[in-house]
Amino acid sequence: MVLTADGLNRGAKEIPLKRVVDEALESCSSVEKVIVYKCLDWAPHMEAGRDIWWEEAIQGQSTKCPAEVMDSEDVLFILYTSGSTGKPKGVVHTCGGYMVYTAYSFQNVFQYEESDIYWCTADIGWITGHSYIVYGPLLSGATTLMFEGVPTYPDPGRFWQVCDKHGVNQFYTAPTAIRALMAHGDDHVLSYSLDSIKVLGTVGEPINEEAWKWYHLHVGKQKCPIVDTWWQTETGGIMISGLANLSPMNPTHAGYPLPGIQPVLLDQEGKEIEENQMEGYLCIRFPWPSMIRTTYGDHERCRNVYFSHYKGYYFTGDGAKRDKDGMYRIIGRVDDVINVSGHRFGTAEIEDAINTNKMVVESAVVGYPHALKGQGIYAYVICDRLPEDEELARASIIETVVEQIGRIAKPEKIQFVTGLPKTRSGKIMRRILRKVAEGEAENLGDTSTLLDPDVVEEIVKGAL
Ligand code: 7RM
Repeated sequence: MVLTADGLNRGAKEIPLKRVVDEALESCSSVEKVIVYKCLDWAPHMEAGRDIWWEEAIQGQSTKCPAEVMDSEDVLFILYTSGSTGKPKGVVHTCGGYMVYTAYSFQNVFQYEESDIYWCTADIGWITGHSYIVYGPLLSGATTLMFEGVPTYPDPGRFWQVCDKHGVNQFYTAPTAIRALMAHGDDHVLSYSLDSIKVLGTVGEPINEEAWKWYHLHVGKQKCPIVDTWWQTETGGIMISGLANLSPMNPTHAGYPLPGIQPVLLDQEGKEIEENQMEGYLCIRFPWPSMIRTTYGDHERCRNVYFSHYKGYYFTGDGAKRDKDGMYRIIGRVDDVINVSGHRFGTAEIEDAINTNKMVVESAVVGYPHALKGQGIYAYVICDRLPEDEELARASIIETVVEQIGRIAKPEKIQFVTGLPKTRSGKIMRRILRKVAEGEAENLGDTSTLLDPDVVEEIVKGAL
């Protein structure tokens, strides 16, 4: 059975959801019934005998629904997520552990207090929406705000207008949204009071220092803690993060593990790195309640991807570093590390530097094979407008990187673009950018999870 709607609004656009479902069902004969909730004002195709309107389906039904007793290890949901290879995997979470851990982490990280209004801007279809719009807050009896829309519609003040309108106390969003709003200037945020906000959160990717500071100053008015929450679809809940008002903060550092979580950094040989200020592969030493149970239909794949790199550890795929106080900084996926003449750079590190250049709105960096250096740095850069003199703009960006990191981190190639290939949750699909940089644009693989496939065409055309 599919539960869906006839359509939905996304900014100024109307998305005909039912049409998408119909298309999917052409190749999915096991679905017997489709229940359609009416949101928009149009008449979608309704397949006789299969499709039924929600309003009709609920006629004469009881309003009581006694809870079903489940086994703690019964499947709760399957959520698909992409890894570095192959088709997306179905991550399986189960009832008991997942619910215990999302409630526990929600209450402690955000320090939710009774009658607070909490808002997470994520998509419900992303793990962040599952864990921290639905399960964690509702299991805690919290008031959780749900928002259908985009941050820039009707204008880039939308988030802040909603915060003021509903008196939001905890606000949780992604760095990509913060950077996008930052690019529209400060006026939009400055015209709202944001008095009610007590706690800010970020999730999904490393937050660069500039975005962190803007968030802290203009949204948090320098009085709200920011919790930089590191976790994954596979971990089910937040693993490394500050606890609001209780933990020290250090911009760009997620902080300390939640009580009960035991992260370690491993070296190439799989040995635990004891000292601080060293980079390593982020692994988890001990199971936790909401950990992935299997990858749907292929348990061996789960074993291989997460538990075979290092025996006895869960491997996250991320690289991380502890600062002198033991706070964790997530560097990024280990497959995003670029090695230039023996020097290792995190893509985020170079992007951070590029982003400090005044014309730059956002950037993405990948490595590509370089005859002399092993790998060269290829940067895709979005400026506030396409530069008139590209050579001049390139020189300015290179100067910024040289200033911030050093000559060795200087991007070999800089391509100006108007957008980056992103998934719906705002993650840059570096796999695609890497292929283009390697000159292998004809073999881009699966691009079905992209938000806007058109940008790929532009990027391929302008490849250097
Ligand atoms: C919640 C979510 C997981 C990957 C993860 C990291 C990156 C997530 C942070 C982060 C730096 C953070 N699930 N990531 N949070 N990197 N700081 N606070 O994003 O399965 O979609 O992605 O996202 O690389 O492995 S996810």
